Amino acid sequence: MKRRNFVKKAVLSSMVTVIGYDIVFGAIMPEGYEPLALQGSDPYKMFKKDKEMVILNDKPWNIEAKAHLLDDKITPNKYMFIRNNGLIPNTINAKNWTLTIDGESVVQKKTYTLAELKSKFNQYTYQLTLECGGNGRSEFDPPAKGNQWTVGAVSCAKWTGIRLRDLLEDAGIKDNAVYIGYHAIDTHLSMDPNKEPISRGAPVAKALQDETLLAFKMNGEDIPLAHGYPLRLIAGGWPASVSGKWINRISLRNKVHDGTKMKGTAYRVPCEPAEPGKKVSDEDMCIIESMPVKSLITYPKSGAMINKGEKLNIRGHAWAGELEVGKMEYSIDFGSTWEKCSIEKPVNRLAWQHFYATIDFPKKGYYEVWARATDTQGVSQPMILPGWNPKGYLNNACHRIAVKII
Ligand SMILES: Nc1nc2c(c(=O)[nH]1)N[C@H]1C(S)=C(S)[C@@H](COP(=O)(O)O)O[C@H]1N2
Ligand SMILES: [Mo]
Repeated sequence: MKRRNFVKKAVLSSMVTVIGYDIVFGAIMPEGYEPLALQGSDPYKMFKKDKEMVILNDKPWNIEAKAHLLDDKITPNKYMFIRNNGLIPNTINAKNWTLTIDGESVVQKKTYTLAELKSKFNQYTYQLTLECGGNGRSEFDPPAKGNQWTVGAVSCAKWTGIRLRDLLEDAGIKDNAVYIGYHAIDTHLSMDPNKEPISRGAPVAKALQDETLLAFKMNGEDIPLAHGYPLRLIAGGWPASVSGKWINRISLRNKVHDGTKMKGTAYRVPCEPAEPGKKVSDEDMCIIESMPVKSLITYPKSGAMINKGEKLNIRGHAWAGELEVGKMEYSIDFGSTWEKCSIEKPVNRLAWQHFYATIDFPKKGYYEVWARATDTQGVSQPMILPGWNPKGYLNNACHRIAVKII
């Protein structure tokens, strides 16, 4: 018979941290055993998500919306996607929470309490678009490994916090600063306390933008636990992996941050178009920065039936990373001809924009409505899948819905 192995000390101690209580007989717990307290209960209740949200993975938790659920101008929590690389911390002591600014390029390493952050610095509120770099991955061919996001890994909530710039300037930024890197308290899937699930960042120029926040509120309330309570970074318009949740340390780096998921194929794409399925050498991979132009029809739901003679009012959102969307169009003939939609200005920089159109269908039958956004530099969404990349990032192909005229 195989000898029964006991759980490793480091793993046990991280389980204790996550559960928040001493595991009394923990030392004799079998290796690989998962205490009930760490197993999920009903995720919809646990995360206060709508029943129509789709669970892609429970370890770690990854949950996405459907297009028609994202109809609100400001995304409420119940329709906001969840993307985790590791385990969500389940005991947070916000009273004792601190944030440390350190790194090679900080003038003076400083640690702040959450209360200090809230009282010492001005607070700002912005609506900011967060889209996972892998949103749309499910369409890639050859298939890309990872969560098979369809269209629902995007949100635009209202975030309140302090400017990262104000904080970095308070600690002092040396001239040689290049990048910031975040560190958070979530647990690596292996439970190894020495491993971080993710530790990404952004060039200093992005960190210093007005809209780059260290946020403590989402839609006017404490940030829900799954979305980064009590403190998260928000860098709108960039892959949402830059927006670290549960942040307790930000390092000012004198080089490109080299934390977990900054290298290899993680959040990097071939700098030049690559042949599908072909291996791209490391030096030919570039870190994803601003997200590409994209849009989503949020009304009606795909499959809508309309009576002949009735007009259909469609609506949705469009966004373009660091840029604005300048033009929005729709097609009902598979992209042969395009008609203009009206499009609103964003409420603030890096917030998605709303579009509308009224469509008159010529006769009974099956149609598809395709939507296409063009950014202010004249770059449009592709009608079919854009450039292949190993991890299936940046799919900004036109969104489409089916409509039947009866
Ligand atoms: N600490 C931490 N921050 C994180 C992640 C994570 O796993 N751990 N995932 C990142 C990724 S890949 C995305 S897409 C966004 C998702 O944010 P949300 O779950 O609030 O929608 O959080 C980012 N921040
Ligand atoms: Mo992501």
